[in-house]
Amino acid sequence: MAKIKKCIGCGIELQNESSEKQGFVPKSVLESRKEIYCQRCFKIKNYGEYLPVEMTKEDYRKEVGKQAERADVVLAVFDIIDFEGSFDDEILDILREKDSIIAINKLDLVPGEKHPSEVSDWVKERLADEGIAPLDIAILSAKSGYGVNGIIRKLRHFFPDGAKAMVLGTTNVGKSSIINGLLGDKKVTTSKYPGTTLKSLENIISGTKLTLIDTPGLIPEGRVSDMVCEECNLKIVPANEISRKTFKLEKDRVLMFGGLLWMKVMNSEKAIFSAFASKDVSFHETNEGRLEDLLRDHSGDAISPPCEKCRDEYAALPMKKEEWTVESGEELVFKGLGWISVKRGPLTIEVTIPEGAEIILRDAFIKPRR
Ligand SMILES: Nc1nc2c(ncn2[C@@H]2O[C@H](COP(=O)(O)OP(=O)(O)OP(=O)(O)O)[C@@H](O)[C@H]2O)c(=O)[nH]1
Ligand SMILES: [Mg+2]
Repeated sequence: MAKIKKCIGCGIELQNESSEKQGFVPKSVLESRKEIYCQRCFKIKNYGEYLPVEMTKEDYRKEVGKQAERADVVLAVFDIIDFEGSFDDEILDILREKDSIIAINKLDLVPGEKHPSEVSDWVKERLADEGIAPLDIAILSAKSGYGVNGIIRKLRHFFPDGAKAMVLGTTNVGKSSIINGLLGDKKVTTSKYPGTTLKSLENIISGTKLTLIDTPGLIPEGRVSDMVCEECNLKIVPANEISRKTFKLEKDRVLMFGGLLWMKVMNSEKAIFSAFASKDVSFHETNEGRLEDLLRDHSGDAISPPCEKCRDEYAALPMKKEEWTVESGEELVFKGLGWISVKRGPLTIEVTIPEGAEIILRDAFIKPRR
């Protein structure tokens, strides 16, 4: 039997039987060419079209587990803007066991001046908290190209005789974009939608003995961005520099991150803090008494995300209330959404958020403006 061909964009096995199923290509293409894109990749690459897939979260996990066994080193990619949202238990487990280089991507989205070495120190400490000691950390932007070649240097330094490097991470952190940067070619399919890469995919960096294995992104627990529709997901995951707004709120005032979560100030001394999220997430200040009316009348338009389409579904999610006290120099992170950074604390708040969403307290990544 002839060897099964794989799509060079997303790794899926190619077939010519059903155009409704993933991996489809016309028979003539399948038989004549060596390097082939499936119909889905063709549409993503040429028309930016989103096409749902049949793969499940578990299929992705299986594929990642298989590749982790073969790889000599893991190139783990994290999104600097949603660092905690890029954490997944399986990824952390793999990193505790295998040699790794950590790539912190999307540096271009960080507001203001932040020196890469500062980011690197902060990441090192956060990973040490998780029991992870990587070989090295690279700070980069696949978008601007900054720091991409540094990864090749690091891989060559630690593996002078060559290596199979598996690129690992949650969906949308930019794994495939980094691979394209390393290959110097836009060969692999990337898109703004999560779940672009379907199976593993190998490429050799020319002029080296380094093989890169692209893998599908894992979907971690607890991200707010996974609880809304596809369009709102795109709004929550920042594509451009994020927005930052500073607040000094009276007791009982409420700050809303769109209609996704809200926090009531509990302390009588006014604390000062900044809120960070994608520019498409609107911040609103209100009174507790007005909150319900606002959500009922404006969620989906003035207060969004969620949008009109997914607001009812979001409103039906079971919610939880959690009280948090955040000291000066600390941040409270809402996984898959954004964070607040306290300049003058302590700030005590009662946060209302879907039960499945995770909240994390950390040392400040971005100190509020003076
Ligand atoms: N601003 C910015 N966007 C980036 C950067 N790297 C990737 N992106 C964008 O992030 C989105 C996801 O990129 P991909 O490379 O497809 O991400 P992936 O990790 O391979 O995603 P999956 O295959 O779905 O797991 C795309 O819209 C990219 O353009 C970066 O450095 N900066
Ligand atoms: Mg990908």
